[in-house]
Amino acid sequence: MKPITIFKSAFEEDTYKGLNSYPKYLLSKYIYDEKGDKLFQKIMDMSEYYLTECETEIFKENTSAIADSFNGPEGFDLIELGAGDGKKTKILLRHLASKKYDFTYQPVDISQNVLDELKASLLKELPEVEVKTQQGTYFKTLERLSDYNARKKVILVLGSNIGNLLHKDAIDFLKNIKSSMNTEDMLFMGFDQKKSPQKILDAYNDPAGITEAFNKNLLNRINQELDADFDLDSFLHWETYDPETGTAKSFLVSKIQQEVNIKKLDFTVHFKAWETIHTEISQKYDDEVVEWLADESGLRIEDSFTDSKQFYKNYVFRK
Ligand code: AVI
Repeated sequence: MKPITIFKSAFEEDTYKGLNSYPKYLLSKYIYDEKGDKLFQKIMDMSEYYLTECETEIFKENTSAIADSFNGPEGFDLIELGAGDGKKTKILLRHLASKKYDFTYQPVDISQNVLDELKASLLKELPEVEVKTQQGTYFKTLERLSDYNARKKVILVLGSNIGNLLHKDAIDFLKNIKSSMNTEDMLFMGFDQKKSPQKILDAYNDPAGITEAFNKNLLNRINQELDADFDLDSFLHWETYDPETGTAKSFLVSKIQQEVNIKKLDFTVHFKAWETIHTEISQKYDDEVVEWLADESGLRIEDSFTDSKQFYKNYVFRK
């Protein structure tokens, strides 16, 4: 192992560690640069990626019930972790604004660019909504908000984003959110459900190759930012789903024996033919698992909303 001090960023260090491990891995959070963000937007619009449609249906069919559950005696602050383009949230915002609820919308993101775009689109489409963008990591921002926030907070985490975490990290994530909550606050979170394994595999392996490009953006980023020479065509995008554990896994598989040079790390990576890089998990859930996660993190499930096919569920958690 190289001494830690030589790494100039967490990306450098994590890339080195992951590609120096056996089996090799890379962290999915690094997929999301500007190109990765755009590819993810495209994924969300694909017919195979049923998650978007299901969560949209839940919002459309239950708008009033959801809006009512959000409201507090002095109004509320709607804090969304990882808002993206806010497409689904806008359904709720439109309703909340038309019914004149007393609320602010506070999208949280690490990227000021994402926040600026979202704010500009909201100003155009829903100028009556008071938007306070919060740039920073989720937890620093939640900590900051819980310090001064007097009225009810509703924390939104949509898109089954929690599914990209191993269960133990998901519990830490929930515990962290819980520590920023007061008794009247609530957490509204989406969990993609277990379903036909083929349906899940199709969502993560579209014939147009958008998910493949999204997965390979990890290699693309290493090429661009760390001056490496990954040949993207020599890697295969491969998806697996284990119906017992509910875990979908993405891999990049080297089709040939090859060496890749990462100049900025002064590191040559050797691949045997058919050697794998594990890149992402997308966990699928059922009520028992969500109840277990809630228990482990000291939260309780108060309510839930699902779509007509029961592919997806939004749960309401309280402290
Ligand atoms: C962001 N996250 C919930 C997506 C998912 O479904 O795991 C990322 C994704 N990966 C491949 N397709 C979409």
